[in-house]
Amino acid sequence: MKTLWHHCNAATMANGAYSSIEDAAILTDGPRIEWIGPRAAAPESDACKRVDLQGAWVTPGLVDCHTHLVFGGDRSGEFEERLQGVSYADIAARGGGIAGTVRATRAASEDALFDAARTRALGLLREGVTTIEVKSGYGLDLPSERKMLRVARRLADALPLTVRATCLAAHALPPEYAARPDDYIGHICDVMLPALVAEGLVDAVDAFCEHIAFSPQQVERVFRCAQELGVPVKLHAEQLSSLHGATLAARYRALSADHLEYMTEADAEAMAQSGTVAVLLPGAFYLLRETQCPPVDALRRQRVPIALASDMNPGTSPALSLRLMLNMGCTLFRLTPEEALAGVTLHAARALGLDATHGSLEAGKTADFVAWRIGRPAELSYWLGGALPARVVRGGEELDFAHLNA
Ligand code: DI6
Ligand code: FE
Repeated sequence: MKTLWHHCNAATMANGAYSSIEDAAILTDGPRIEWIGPRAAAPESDACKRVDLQGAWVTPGLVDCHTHLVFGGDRSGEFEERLQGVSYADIAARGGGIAGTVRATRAASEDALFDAARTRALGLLREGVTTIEVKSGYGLDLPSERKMLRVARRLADALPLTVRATCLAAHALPPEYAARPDDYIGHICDVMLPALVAEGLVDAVDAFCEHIAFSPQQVERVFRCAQELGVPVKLHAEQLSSLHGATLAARYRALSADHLEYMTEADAEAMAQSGTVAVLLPGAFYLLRETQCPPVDALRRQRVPIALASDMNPGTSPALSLRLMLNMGCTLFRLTPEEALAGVTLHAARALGLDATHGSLEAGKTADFVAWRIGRPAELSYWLGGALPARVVRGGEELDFAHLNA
């Protein structure tokens, strides 16, 4: 069934950058875009259903390319303590922080994790996010990592949402391996990744490269293993210090390197050469009251594609809104609203290896788009949170939120 969506303007992101068409129309054929262009040039056919978008601005469906959406419990108590001056490191040293979420996640049933994650994912969908990445990394043993990744797969079955599952077993050291990080890396490479990849649960492999997590040498062992298994990699890099994880990621042709506050120009050059996307995470920057901004000018100079994501996680970024990240990317990192919008569509899709099918409005791509009742695309970055009236189309079908209740 073909549908002509008309009476709209389109921020298409076609041809690799922000771009737009005023007075546009979009012809969809089932789940694909068949044609998009100025309304006056639209192919007319009587067999078409017509939908009047009432002057809305249409963007690609938003893509949240870095989330830790599946986890047990919450850390609002630690949030209160940190406001009283207790440091993240102190909390971690007494067994809180990531370790606390690992305990809660291991203890939770798969169904309980699924219910909580579904509610969070539905919130994203309501604000126009049609594709998300979900990381494991709060299980840190084979059964618990498997449980998290299965929840990620179930989300894609339960909601009209494209989900990419990333194995982040190398997120933190589990208590069973205290003071034995190399043994844990060996366990990831010899046991966990081969099993989880064989079970079809892994679309990408991630690691946390930081002095409080894993060294570049340890990360490289994980990357080599992923490469042998034929799975693309990405990396949490340069969040708290400069270890040149971004350059290491580029050497392994990583889809993305994420955080990047402490990256250097040389890291940016390496990323440009390998086509690795820079994923900036203003939610974690904000919550940690970080003052070192990622080097946006160096990324621009080197023409590294810049994505923005929520990093939704219970510790450093309990961010339930990707649209809020648009504002924070502009306000905190000085991105332009056009860069921010490209960062949650075009470049975010590329950070997930989905650039052939998602992230822009072009003939042949998946018909995932959002029709916003706004006067200018910059409003998406301008309003601070809240709900903007929007109609969400996924795979050529308009979503009916009344039938998608939490
Ligand atoms: N970087 C982060 O900001 C989160 N993980 C990571 O590698 C923090 C996760 C947490 O505190 O639970
Ligand atoms: Fe993260």
